This record gives sequence, C-alpha cells and structure tokens, in this order.
Amino acid sequence: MNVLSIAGSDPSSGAGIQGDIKTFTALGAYGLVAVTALTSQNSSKFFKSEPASPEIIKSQIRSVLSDFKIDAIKIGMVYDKKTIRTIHSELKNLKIPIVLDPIFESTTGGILLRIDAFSDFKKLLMPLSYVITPNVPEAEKITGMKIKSLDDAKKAALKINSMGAKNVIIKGGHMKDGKVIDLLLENKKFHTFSQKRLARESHGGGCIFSAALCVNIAKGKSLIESTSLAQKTSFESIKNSTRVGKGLSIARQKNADTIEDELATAINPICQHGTNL
Ligand code: PXL
Repeated sequence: MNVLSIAGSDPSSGAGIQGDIKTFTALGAYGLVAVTALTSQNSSKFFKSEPASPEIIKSQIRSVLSDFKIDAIKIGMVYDKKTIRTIHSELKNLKIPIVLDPIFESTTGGILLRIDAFSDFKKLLMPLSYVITPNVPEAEKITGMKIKSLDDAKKAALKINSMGAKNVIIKGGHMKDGKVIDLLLENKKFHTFSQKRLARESHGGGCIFSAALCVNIAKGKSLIESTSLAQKTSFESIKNSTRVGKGLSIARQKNADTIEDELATAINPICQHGTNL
C-alpha cells in the first residue's frame, strides 16, 4: 500500500517528511512525498524555513498522483497561504482519505505556519480532512477555547468537527493518574484511548502518531483501531527515543535488528536452561 506525505523537510530527520518516511517504512507502507518547505533545524535549535514554490508543489503532487495508487495522504507543515491554496486545489476533488496534522510550531519554537495563513488553513484544509489530529495547544488555537478537562476537549472536538473536519482526534489531552488520554470524535460519538504518560519531551512524536494513523487508515482499518494502533506506535517510539544529537531526544521506531537482538537475549537463557536439563 502507498501513502503520501505532503510536508516540510526536517534535516534532523525526527519530524517532517523524513520522519514520515521512517514511520511509513517501519509499518510496511511505501512512502511518497511532496515537499512544501525546507527548514534548517537540529535537535536544539530552529534556524530558518523557506517555502517551496506553488509550481513545484503542484508538480510534485501531480507527478505522484498520476503514477501511484495512493491509499491515504498525510498533510503536515504547510507554512503559508500559497502552499495551502495549491494543496487545496490539487486535492479537493480526490476521494483519498486525508489525515491533517496541524503543524503550527516546532518543539524548539520555530514558526511552521505563518499567522496570516491560519484562516486559510481552517477554511480550506480542515474541510478536506477525513481526520484532523491536533494536540491540546493546537486544538485551543483552532477553536479559541481553553482545554482543561476531558469535557472541554469534547466541546473543542465538536467545534472542530463543525468547522469542517469529518473526524477529530485531540491528542495527549486530559492527564489523570499519570495517564494521557487521546480523544476521538467519530460520527458524533466519542472514544477515549488512555496510555501511560512518558515523562520526556522528544522531537517527532506527534508526526509519528499521524503518520501511523495514516498507514492504518490506508490498510483499511477502522478509525477506532487506527487510533489505538497509532497511539501504541507513538508511545513505543517516544519510549525508544534517543539523544542522537546534543539537544532533544528524537523519537524513533525500534528497527528489526534491535527487536531480533532483544528476542535473542530473551530466548538465550531459556535455550541454555533447556540444554542443562
Ligand atoms: O513535529 C512537527 C514538525 C513537522 N514538520 C516539520 C517540523 C516539525 C517540528 O519541528 O520541523 C518540518
């Protein structure tokens, strides 16, 4: 199955198109990309960003859609009005499910959506989405509401749905007893998914959630199952985050070798025990 990420480039490879390709690959999907912007950043600092031209964004999307059968699309960093308008006109007549991940600011404080592009983001991209995946601060920004409880999150999800997003997931919301709750609103019904809270900040965790959600939707799984699986994938990746550079840890999937090593280590004592009998 093939999935397309329309997003910005992150040279630290924790988030953006590089992060998405890693998640798509780890989950067995073939990942395609259309780059909307270049950023320069590392695990400590955000330096610069520069949008790709509308012409090249349009051409990348067309070149991919005219060749590959795309099963789902993820939209990440869109940066400015021209980019949003280009993506909207290229995708508005498609029947492919779109996961819209609102990307407003990087963990290190970089601006990833210009303030003057915010109304086009709401007006043009939200109604295209099959599901939108804001975290709590992003949901607050979209709705202008304060979210302090699960009830507040439910009200915000209903408002986001009324603004055009078909389904809504508010990530990492209400924290209680050391748990984080992701809230899904699908067809006017709420579902909650709770997970242990990891006391660490890492770069790329949010991108992993929406990329994993996109792959599971592409696989034809229900939105409830896709949300639950995406939560597990992002939890495991944050747990496995490593300090690759000098700043924030970078969330990452365990690769097959590590899993094999761990299995071998776990199996070894059992095997030795067996031979001693
Ligand atoms: O994690 C959000 C994100 C998405 N896309 C790009 C980013 C970031 C965060 O830094 O740089 C390109």
